[in-house]
Amino acid sequence: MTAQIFSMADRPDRDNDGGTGVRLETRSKTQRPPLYKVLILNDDYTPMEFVVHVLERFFGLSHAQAFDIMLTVHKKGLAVVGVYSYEIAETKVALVMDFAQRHQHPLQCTMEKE
Ligand code: TYC
Repeated sequence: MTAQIFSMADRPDRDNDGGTGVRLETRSKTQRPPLYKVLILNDDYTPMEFVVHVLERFFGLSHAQAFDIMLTVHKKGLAVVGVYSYEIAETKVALVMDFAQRHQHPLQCTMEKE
């Protein structure tokens, strides 16, 4: 193995700092914020029409989509109704819980990390 001699100008820039001492990242490490599923839970008392209304009002679903999801929750116990950033999911859960309470229905809405 022979040592290679370079002048400063020709020296390979192995640390990719262009000789400045400030290292430039070559591989980008873009972080995506974690997403959260918002879930609606079944219960025996909340009227079906109320759940359909909640899904239309707070989750932007069409009447047909809202009805399908409500039936899924009724039959299976729960369903994901949307996926959002932490802040949006938290706000949706709070709005739904407040709306249900104000109408004296026991409807439960929760969130969990995807
Ligand atoms: N199980 C309720 C009933 O029979 C309807 C219902 C559906 C309640 C979905 C909550 O998230 C729910 N009236």
